[in-house]
Amino acid sequence: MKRREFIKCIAGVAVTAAFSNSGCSMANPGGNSRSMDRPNIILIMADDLGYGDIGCYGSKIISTPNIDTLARGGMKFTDYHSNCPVCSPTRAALLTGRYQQRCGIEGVVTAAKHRHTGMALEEVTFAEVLKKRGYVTGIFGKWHVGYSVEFNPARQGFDEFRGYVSGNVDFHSHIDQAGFDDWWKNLEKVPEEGYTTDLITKHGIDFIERHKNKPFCLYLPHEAPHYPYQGRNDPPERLPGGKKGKKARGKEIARAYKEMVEVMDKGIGKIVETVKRLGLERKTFIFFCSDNGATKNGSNGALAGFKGSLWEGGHRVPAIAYWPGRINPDTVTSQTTLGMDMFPTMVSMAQAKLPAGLKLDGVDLLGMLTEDRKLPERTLFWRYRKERALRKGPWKLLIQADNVKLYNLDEDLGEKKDLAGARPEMVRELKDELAAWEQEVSAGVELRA
Ligand SMILES: [Ca+2]
Repeated sequence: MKRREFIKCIAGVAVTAAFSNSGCSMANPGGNSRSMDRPNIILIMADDLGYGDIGCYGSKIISTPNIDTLARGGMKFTDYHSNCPVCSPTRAALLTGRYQQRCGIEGVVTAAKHRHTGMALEEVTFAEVLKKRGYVTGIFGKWHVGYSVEFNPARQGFDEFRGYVSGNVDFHSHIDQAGFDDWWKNLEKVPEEGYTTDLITKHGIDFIERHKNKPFCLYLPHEAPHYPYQGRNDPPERLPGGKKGKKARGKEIARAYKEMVEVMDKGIGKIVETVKRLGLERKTFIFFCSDNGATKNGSNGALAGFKGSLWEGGHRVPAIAYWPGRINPDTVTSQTTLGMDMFPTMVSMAQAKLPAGLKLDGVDLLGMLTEDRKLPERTLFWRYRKERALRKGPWKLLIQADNVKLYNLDEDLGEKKDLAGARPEMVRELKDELAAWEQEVSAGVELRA
C-alpha cells in the first residue's frame, strides 16, 4: 500500500513484531497507579548541538550542569545518531519512527523554497498514537516539517503548539530567514515577546503544570544553538519590513553560542525541577538529544566532519535518557541507536497500539534502557544529497559521490583509516545491502523536500 493512500486512523492492532521483543516486557512494574503504568514523556531536542558541545560529552568551554545531572542520574548514549545530518529529515524520522525517505522529506524544508510543501498528513506521528492512548500532547519550539498551515503540528496529533515552523527564527523578533513573522499558537500566528529559548521553557513548564494529573507527552524542540547566534541581551538581527539589525561575527559568535547552550541548559533544569516539584519524577521519562551534529561554530569532539555530512560528526550526537526508578543512574550505553527508535520506545512505554498495517523502522529501546538488554542486530542507513552511509556493528561504509570508504569505528572513531582497499569483499556486500535499502525505502515515494 502506498503511503499516500494510507488512511490516518488509529485502529487497535498490537505493536508490530518488528519491535515487540522487549516492548511487551513493560508489564506493570508493581505500581498500582495508572500513571505508573504509563509514564509522562518529555522529549527535548537541541538544534545543531555537537558531540563535544556539552559538559558530560567533554566540553571544557560550555557549562551544562543540568544536562550533566540528567546523564549522572540516567543513561548516556555514546553511539546515538540523528537520522540525518540536517534538521527536517531528522525530525520527520523522529516523528514517524520510520526512515524519512519513506515520506519524501530528504532535505531541509526551507522558508524560501518550500512554503507549500511538507510532511504528508497521512504520515502517522508519535503524537497521534499517544493522543489516541489518552496522552495530552504538546510541542513548544521548532516544527520544520511543513511551512504552510496545512502541515501545522495541530494537524499531526499535537493538542498544543507554540513556536515556529521554519528552520530558524530570530531569537528576539521571531522573524524567519525569508523575512516572515514565524511565531504560532496552534493554527494561527500569534506574536509573543521573549527570547525563543526562554519561551520554549516557559510553555513547557506551563504545560506540565496544567496536565500534571494525566499522562502527557511534551516535545520540546529547542532552537539553540542554531544560528542566528544571539544571547538574551543581544539585539535582533532580523527586523520587521526586511530591515537588518546587528549580526554576530567572529568572537561574538563563540560567546553567543556558549550562552545559547547554557540558557537552554538552565531551561532544561527548570523543566526537571517542575517535574520534581509536582512529584512526577518517577512517573516521567525524559529524553534529551540533538537533531544533527555541530557546524564549525560548535564542537563534535573527536569526530570527523560537521552538520550536513555523513562523517560521524554530522549525525552522531549527544543523547541522554532519564527516568528515576526505571533507568539506573550513571549508566552509559554504547549500543547503536537512532532518532527513529524513539517512536516505538514511546509506544512501548505508553502501552499504546499502532494503526493496522503501520510498520516502523525504529526499534523499541525500553528493554535496553531499563534492563540493559541487547538490541537486535541490524544494519542502519543514512542518505543525504550525494552521500550514503551504512552501519553494521563496528563497520561503517561511507560513500561520498563516487568515493567509497570503509571504517571500523570501534578502532577508529575519528574515521582516519580507510579500509576499503583492504576489505573489498565487505565493501561489495555492504554496497549491495545499501542498494537494496535505497530501492525499498524510495519505492513509490514522492520527494517533498
Ligand atoms: Ca539542526
